[in-house]
Amino acid sequence: MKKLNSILFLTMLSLLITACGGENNNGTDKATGGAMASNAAERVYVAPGEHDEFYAFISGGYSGNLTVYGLPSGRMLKEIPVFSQFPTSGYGYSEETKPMLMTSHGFVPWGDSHHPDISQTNGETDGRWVFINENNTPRIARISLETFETEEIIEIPHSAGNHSSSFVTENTEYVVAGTRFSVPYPQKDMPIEDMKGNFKGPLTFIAVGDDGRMKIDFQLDMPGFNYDLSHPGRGDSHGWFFFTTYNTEEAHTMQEVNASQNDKDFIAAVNWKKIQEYVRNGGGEQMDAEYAHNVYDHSTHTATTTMGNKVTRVDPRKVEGAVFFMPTPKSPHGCDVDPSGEYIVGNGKLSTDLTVHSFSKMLKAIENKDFTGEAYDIPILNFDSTLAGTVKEGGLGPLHTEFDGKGNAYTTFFISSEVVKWKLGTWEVLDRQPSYYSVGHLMIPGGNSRNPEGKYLVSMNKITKDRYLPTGPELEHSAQLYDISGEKMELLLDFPTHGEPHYAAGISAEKVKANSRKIYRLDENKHAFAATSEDQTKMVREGNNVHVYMTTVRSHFSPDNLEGIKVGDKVFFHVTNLEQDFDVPHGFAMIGANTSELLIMPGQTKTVIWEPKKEGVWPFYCTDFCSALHQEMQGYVRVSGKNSNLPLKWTLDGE
Ligand code: K7E
Ligand code: CUA
Repeated sequence: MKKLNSILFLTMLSLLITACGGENNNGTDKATGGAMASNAAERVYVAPGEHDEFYAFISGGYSGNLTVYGLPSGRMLKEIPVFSQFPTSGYGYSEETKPMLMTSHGFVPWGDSHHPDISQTNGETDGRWVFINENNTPRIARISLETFETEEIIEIPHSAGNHSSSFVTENTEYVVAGTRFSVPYPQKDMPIEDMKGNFKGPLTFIAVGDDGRMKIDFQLDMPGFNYDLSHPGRGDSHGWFFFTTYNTEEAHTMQEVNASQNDKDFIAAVNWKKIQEYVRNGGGEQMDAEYAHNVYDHSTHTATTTMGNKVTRVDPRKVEGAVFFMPTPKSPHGCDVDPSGEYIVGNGKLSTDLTVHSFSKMLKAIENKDFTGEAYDIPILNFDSTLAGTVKEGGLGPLHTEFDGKGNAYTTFFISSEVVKWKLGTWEVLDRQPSYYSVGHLMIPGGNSRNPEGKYLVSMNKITKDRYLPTGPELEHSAQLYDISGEKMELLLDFPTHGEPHYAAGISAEKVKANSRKIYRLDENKHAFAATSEDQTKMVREGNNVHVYMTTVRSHFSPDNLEGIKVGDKVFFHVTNLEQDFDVPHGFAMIGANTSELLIMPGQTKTVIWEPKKEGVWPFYCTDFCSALHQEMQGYVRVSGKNSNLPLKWTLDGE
């Protein structure tokens, strides 16, 4: 058996190599020879000054951030810093935003972001927030779609590899975080080889308030499998959450072989409503935890970190009817629920077939106690009893599925490098289109909701190779836009993406753009070190700390001549941008600063610390070309010796 699996794996690997290699040589031919719709250019063309029809929020993978694209043009509109420091704006460098990156491991300036998901009301995307998970140091972030800024990051304690995340339920009651790596729960020093039966797989449910605030509600103490992906139920299955598992073998080494032994792993079906009720009635136990909760305040432009120290742990076996396992073939990756909530698709990545479970059949099987065994006392449902159907020979290496709201599903096949359209209910394959190359996730706007907007499909491809002008060994990943409004998918556009997009979330622009903030009022600036007019500017010495209250407006800083600073001082530049209209930021860069520049948004105050090491007269300047006299937007700081008695002095035009 072990040998057979290795052979299967090697065959797939060689197929992958042939697929990529083969198409690389003639990919261009293929793309122009038929796959490309004849008037594709027209259909993705957004005339100068016109807006796109959809926003696409594409995960930045190991960039740690989230990029915003317009569809159908494929134009990148913005990179939103989330889990990584971002010198472009000073995020994670300025004193105000550093707390956003605090964790129980200290300051972590990088993250690996995977799955964005848009908040929902009644099962439809509502354009309030985007959530995104961080895989490496488990966290979930919430980004406002009013300001397109990261407002909140919560760390997930006891989790490791926060991958089956950050999907939301249909009224944004919860956003979930399932551990990918099973770990000791709580963490402790123990031999790795004793993993089996001793590690756990905590699944965390984070409640989302009306204002968006996240709060860890409970954590399920699940068996030590790997929880890969998840999706919420909707419609009749609202109240349930589904998680794919792999490594149900609980292998601790050489997992590429040892975690592929079982013919079937599981989809865990979790009735979160039952557990919520149990917890509300005092169920579960308080467990020690250590996690950072970082919140950004829009009136002070400042983030604060609060450390949490308790979490409610629930043993799901103590809640009658709360958790079941549905056997699903071959190390399933994607776990997708169709718009009606009836079908749960498990994509066994070592299989050619897709397994579709039926929610109503699942309920029946539970009622009839139609079990074939137990895993750590959790009932395993009879495979044949929950099976709705199988999509046969879809391709090789299925990963993820999305839906168009018209009864069709679309699945990506990594190894055979294609997107395959099939019909829900009859399970027949309707169409297939090659992807260039090796597609991972795909996205249809509203695809994780009751009401997908099935006009376009974006495939996110892992290998770029010959699609663009060569740029050395490191290539950006590549996305492809298909028109799916007709019977056959039509490839319209290639566009490069940043980092490694895993999932993406899309929404029609109409739902978002009207709420986008345009005015940032100075009188709402509650920053402790703000100077909201030029006559409030000053310098204050507290021992070796010098606080500079500075303003910036087109086209000067106030003050622009600063004296009395000494080697060994720690200078805090608190810079307030007096502009109030959006899209008029000013920058602030100081020679020798060890962090980054600041890009100060209208109405805001931002702080950077500078520790001068050398005597002299040192310049600073605005980094953003803000006006015709931007180049004149500069000033000087005089730095004197350690023992100088020069008093602080700040002037603008001699005053
Ligand atoms: Cu890349 Cu969703 Cu993290 Cu599949 S995962 S591809
Ligand atoms: Cu302000 Cu350039």
